[in-house]
Amino acid sequence: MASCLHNLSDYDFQSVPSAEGMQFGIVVSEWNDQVTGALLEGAVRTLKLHGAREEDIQVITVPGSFELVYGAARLVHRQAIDAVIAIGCVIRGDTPHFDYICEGTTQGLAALNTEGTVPVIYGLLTCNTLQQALDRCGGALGNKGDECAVTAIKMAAYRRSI
Ligand code: DLZ
Repeated sequence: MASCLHNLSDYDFQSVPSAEGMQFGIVVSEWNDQVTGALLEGAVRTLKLHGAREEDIQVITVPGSFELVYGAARLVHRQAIDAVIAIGCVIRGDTPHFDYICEGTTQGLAALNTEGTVPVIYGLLTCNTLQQALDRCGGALGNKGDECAVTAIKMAAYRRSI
């Protein structure tokens, strides 16, 4: 589980199905956009690396991570989407606000998966410091956007297979 033991951009390329013809939705939060922008870049780059076309990747923006649930819900119900990636970054502050946002967002995204319509991939960084976030959006520990893209392709292929 500890991501300090695992580079988020390391994966077995051959184990990833082709993303050619697949359609993806990405909802990305504006809060901490230095981080979420880099996560988005990683996700799009990796989807394309595996064959997804630029025009088959629909990106929408929401103000904060808490709104990712609404954005993801909208994408889930768009026609022809094979998988949705939710990208956000919450950084702990002085109050318990962090816990409420993380919990609400996580529960909301999990509930969408329980619905079983389209898989929703969890690209929410929940960090104690900005440095931890920077390490995970293309820094020392790779880019969680890459990991989300690989997971989205695998889940989209799985969904098509059942
Ligand atoms: C309010 C807030 C705070 C304090 N911190 C973050 C954060 O670190 N990351 C993030 O994505 N959003 C944050 N927000 C905004 C909330 O997610 C949400 O947009 C507002 O509470 C309005 O619903």
